[in-house]
Amino acid sequence: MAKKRRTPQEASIDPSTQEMLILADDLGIGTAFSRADDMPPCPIGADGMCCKICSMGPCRITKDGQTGVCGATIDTIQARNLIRAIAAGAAAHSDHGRDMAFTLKAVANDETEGYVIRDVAKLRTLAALYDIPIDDRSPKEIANDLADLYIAQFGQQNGRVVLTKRAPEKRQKLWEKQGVMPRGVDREVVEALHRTHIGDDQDYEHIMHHAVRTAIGDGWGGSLIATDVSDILFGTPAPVLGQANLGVLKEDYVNVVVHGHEPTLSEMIVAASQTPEIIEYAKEAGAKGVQLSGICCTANEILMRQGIPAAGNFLQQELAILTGAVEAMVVDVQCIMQALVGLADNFHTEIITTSKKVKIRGATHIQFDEHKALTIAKDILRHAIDNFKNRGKVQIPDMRTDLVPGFSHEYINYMLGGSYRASFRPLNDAIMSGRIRGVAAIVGCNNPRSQHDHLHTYVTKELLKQDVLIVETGCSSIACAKEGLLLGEAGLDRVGPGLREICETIGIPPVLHMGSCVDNSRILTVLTQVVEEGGLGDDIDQVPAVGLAPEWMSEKALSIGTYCIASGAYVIFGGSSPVSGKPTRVPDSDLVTQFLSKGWEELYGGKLEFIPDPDEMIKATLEHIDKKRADLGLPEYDPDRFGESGDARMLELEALPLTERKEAIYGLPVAGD
Ligand code: NFS
Repeated sequence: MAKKRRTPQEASIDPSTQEMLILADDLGIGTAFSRADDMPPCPIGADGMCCKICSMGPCRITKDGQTGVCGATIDTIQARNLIRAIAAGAAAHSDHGRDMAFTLKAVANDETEGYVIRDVAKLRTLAALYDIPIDDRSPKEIANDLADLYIAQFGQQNGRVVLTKRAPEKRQKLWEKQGVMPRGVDREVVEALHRTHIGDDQDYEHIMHHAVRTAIGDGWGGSLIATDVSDILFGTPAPVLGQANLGVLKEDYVNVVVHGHEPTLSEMIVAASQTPEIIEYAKEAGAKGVQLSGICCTANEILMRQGIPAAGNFLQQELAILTGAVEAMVVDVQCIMQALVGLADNFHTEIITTSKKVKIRGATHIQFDEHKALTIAKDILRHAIDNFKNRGKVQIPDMRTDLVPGFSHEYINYMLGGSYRASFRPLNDAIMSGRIRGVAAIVGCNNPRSQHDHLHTYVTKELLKQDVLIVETGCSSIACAKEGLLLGEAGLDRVGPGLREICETIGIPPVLHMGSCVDNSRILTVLTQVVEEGGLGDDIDQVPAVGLAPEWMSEKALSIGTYCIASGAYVIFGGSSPVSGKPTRVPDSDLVTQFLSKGWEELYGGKLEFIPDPDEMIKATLEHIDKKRADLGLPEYDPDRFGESGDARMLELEALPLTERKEAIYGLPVAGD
C-alpha cells in the first residue's frame, strides 16, 4: 500500500515550492518530495547495519551478537560505511579543487579562452605564504608556480598537505601528535577505500582515525584549494545585491539555469550572456534577453561574486523545470538529480550535461573544455535561445527575496576595520563582551525527509534571538535568503539586542552568506583568524562556536562535519544518524556513536552529534557556547545588558523631545532649554 503523501505545506515551508508541488500534483508529475513519501528509507541501511562490501553478503546485523559472514561486528560495519561516505565526500570536493588548480595552470600558460586572473592580491598573498617568489614576477608566473604546488598536493605521497599550515599552530601540532596530518589528498581517499576492503581494518576507532585524516585532506586541502583558486580567477567575494527563489525566472526572457558546483563554466556563461551577440540572438528569437540563474552551489558561486540570482536550493531543481519557463538547465557535477531528464520530457526544457565526469541518459551533452570556454558557453546559450520557441504554458511563482551575499573571510576582516585597520579585533571584542554570545555556522543540504527549509530557518531565527551571529553556506544560505534573513534591514528586527548593535554598527546582515559548500574552508579560516587575533583561546576548540547541518543528506556533508570536528568544532547534524543502529540491548553498545562524540572530543576537542529535534539542537548549541565562554573566563551572557547604544536606540531617542532625549542619554533630569 502506498504511503500517505504529505501536503505541500507539510513538505516545504516555502510558498513558491508549495505552489510548484500543487502544480506537479495537478499534472501528475512526481518530484523528490513525492518519491520520498513513496519510498520509506530502509531501516537497516539507514542505521548503518548493512554491510555490502563483499559478495558473501549483504549482511544485515539486526540481532543480538550477530556478525557478518566474515565475522564483522556492527561497529566495524558502521565505521566502514561511514568512512566510505566521508571519502566520497572528500573526493568530490577535492576533485573540484583539482580541476580549479588545473584551470589556474592553464590560465597562467595562456591556454584558456576567456579567463583572467582577477584577484592578483590574493594570488600574491597565498604564493608568499608558501615561499613562492613574488617580487618582480608577473601574476601569470606566480600563478603557474602556485598551480604546480596545489596540483602536487593531490598526488603527494609523503610529508603533509602544505595548506594545513594555515590552521592554528596548536592544532597543527595536535594533528601531528595524533598522526592524522594528511600526506596527500588522493592518498588518504585511496587508503580509506583500501582499509575498508573485505578483510582489512577491523577496529572502528582505527578506521575513524583515518576518516579524520581523510577529511582534513578535504577541508584543509582540496576544498581550500577550490576556494583559493576560484577567488584568484573570479574575484574574492565582497557584498553585492542578489535575489533568491523561483520568482527570479522571467517570463519574457530565455531562462538558463546553471546547476551543480564548479564555477569554471558558470562564470563563463555569465560572461557570454552579457555579450552583444548573445543578447541580439535572444532578441531575434523574440525574447528580451537571457536571464541566468543558479541552483545549489553553482548558484552560490555566481551569486557571491556577480549577484546572479539563485532560483533555489537542492530541492527546487525539479521545481524550476516545472515552471515551464526554463529553456536549458546546464549541469556540471554533484547534487544533480537523475530525475531531471524524465521530468524535463514533460516540458521543452533541455538538460545539458557538460562535465567529462557526468553524463545522464537522455540529456544533451556539450562537453566543457576550459581551453575553449567562452566559445562553448556561447554555444550552450545559443542552444537555449533556439529552444525558446518551443515553450508551452508557463507558471512562475511570483516570489523572490533580496539578499546581500559575498562575505569572504577577507571581506569580514576588511569590514571590521576598513582598509586602514582591517582586523578581527572588533568581532573578538564583541564576543568577549557578550554582545555576540557566540557564532554558529549553519550549513548543508535540503533533505526531502524533513520539511524543506524548515530546520535551517527555524534554527537560524531562534539562535539570532539569542545574540548568536550566524554564518552560512550551501543550500542553507539559500533557505535563509528566501526568508529575508540575509538582508540587514529585513533581518535585524528579529535578532537579539547585542548582536543587533554590532550589525548596525558594522552595517551587516545578522546572517553572513560565506559561499558554496567548498567555501566552508572560509569558515575554518575565519575561526583561525579569530584565534590568532587573541582573547578567545589559542585553538579553534576554545572559540564559542558550533557547526550545524540541520537538513544534511550528502556524503560531502559528512566530510565537512568530520574536518570541522578535527579542527575543534562541535558539530550537530539533524535528521538521522548513519551509525545509529543498535542490534543488541546491551547498554553502551552504540560504540561508534559514542566514539564520534566522546572519543573525538577527547582527541580533538570537537565532537559529532545527531540531534533530530530542532529545539534540542538549539539547546545543545547554546549550552556549548556558554560552556566555552565560561572556560575562557568571559562574562556570562546577559540578554539585557546590551542594546542601548545601537542605531535603533538612537532613532528612538531622536523621536523624543530634546529635554527627554538628554535625560535619556545622561540618565539625569535635565532642565529645559
Ligand atoms: Ni552542499 Fe552544494 Fe546543497 Fe548539500 Fe548539494 S548543493 S555542496 S551537498 S545539497 S548543500
